[in-house]
Amino acid sequence: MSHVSTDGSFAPAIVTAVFAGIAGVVGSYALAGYTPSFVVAPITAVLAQNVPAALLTFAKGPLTQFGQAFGIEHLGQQVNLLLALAIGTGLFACLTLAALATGRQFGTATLSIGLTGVLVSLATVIVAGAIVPALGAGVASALVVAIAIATTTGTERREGVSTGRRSMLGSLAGTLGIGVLGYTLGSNGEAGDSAAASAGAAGGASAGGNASGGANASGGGGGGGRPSAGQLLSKAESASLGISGLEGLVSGEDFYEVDTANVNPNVNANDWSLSLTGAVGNERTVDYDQLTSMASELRFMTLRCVSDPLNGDKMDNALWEGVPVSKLLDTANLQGKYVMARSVDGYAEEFPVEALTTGMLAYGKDGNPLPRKHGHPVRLLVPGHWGEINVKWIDELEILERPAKGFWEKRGWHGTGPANTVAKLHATNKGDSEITVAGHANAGTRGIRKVEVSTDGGSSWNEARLSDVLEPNLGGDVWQQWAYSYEPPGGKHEVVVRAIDGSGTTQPKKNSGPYPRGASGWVSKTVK
Ligand SMILES: Nc1nc2c(c(=O)[nH]1)N[C@H]1C(S)=C(S)[C@@H](COP(=O)(O)O)O[C@H]1N2
Ligand SMILES: [Mo]
Repeated sequence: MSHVSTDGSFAPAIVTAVFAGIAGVVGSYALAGYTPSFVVAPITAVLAQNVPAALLTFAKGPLTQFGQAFGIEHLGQQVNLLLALAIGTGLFACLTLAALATGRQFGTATLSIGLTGVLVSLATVIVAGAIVPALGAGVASALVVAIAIATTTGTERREGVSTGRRSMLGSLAGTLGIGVLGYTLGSNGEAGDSAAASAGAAGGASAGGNASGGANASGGGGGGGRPSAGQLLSKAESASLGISGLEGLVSGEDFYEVDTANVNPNVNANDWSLSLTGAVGNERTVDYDQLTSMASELRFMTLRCVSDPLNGDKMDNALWEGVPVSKLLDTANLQGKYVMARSVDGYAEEFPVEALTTGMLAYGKDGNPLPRKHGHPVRLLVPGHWGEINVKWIDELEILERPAKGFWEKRGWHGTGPANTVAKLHATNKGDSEITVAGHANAGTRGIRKVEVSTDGGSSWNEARLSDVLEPNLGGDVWQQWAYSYEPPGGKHEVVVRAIDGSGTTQPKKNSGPYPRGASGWVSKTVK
């Protein structure tokens, strides 16, 4: 009798354990927020690296495409997160069950409560490596066990176990309470966190003495020299064709985001450094102060994900501030032709080291410190190439003698090379007498020579007007807006758009989806 609950089933203990598990996860969230010390974060990272590509290729895989068909942006990532939450809860629940069983063995409830707290805390420290959120997890789980026991009838309590039906209600109420409190705490804490991170970056940047242009978007020219970020951003604003319903030339807050990990790294600028390793004569490491005190550059650069559908939204532009990578490589005595760029989140991409000649280590975006979601404090930017090699939260450049495969290439993608030419059609504005169609075009470092529009399904072509080139320098990679106005032929007609790159090559007509080499083809739209 003493090893089985009074109503003859073990179920209530399991229910209590599951509730304690949920509470533990929430308790960890309460004190960690959505950061890597949240117990679930390392689990999502392990899943992202190990779950078979066919099942979950998070940002770009079939599951995500399936989700997008139903308007869910990141289904792959959401499934990953749910799985990780379930694993975290399951882990805590098992530990709680063990604690309950031990308490029962010795006939003392206090032991169950204490042991739950200790086991859950310990497990969290081991998984997530941070002590305070681990204590939060332990206390929350132990609290649920305590409530379950307190709400049990006297006889049951004497047996040192949480067994009755009332205890289930008790632990449910406790978990709900902890849930609401923990979620609120965790969400607020996170906001505080990223504010602190940005403040740290801003401090670091000004300490560098050279980055003031980036940190001060509103500032004027500051007398002579190069234009400030603020001046460049207003130049971009006036260069925009100003078509209603069409994104401007700088994406700002709307800049797309693609991550393999569910929880973005939260790297403090003061703790950041980048190491140059592998096949080099001189290995070296730079920290944030050293990087930001080098002469910096302000450059517009467009990024596009290889997973971007032909007329999709994963192509955006920003004004970046940073240091040319060549400053680091010039004195390194490179002895290999390839490079593996690695990030603190375990993400790594390999490509020919030559691509770094025009690359940049960026720590500013649109006149502000680089936001956490875009790689704070420092990311790599490689003009002309697909987005995936623009490694965020970068911490190592390893020079290789032989080619190797990066994260996405191990999963079948070919996304390290030059990006495809594309002309998107994102606005169709019907006026009184004419229709204006417009969009953005990009051809990487090849540049756009012209964009052509057909309003008769491709039989005849007309040249669209283009916005001014924002980055005329050699190796510039910045999109342009195109627009074309015409008198509607009356009735339904097919608008087709195609771009011709700087070398005179028209983008291929043949339509293909993003996997594995990026979408290609001419965008077309039926207009009534
Ligand atoms: N560390 C890290 N860097 C990364 C990624 C990532 O998941 N982790 N995603 C890459 C991909 S696939 C793209 S398209 C770009 C997107 O950059 P953004 O999120 O700043 O738009 O970042 C690249 N850099
Ligand atoms: Mo990407």
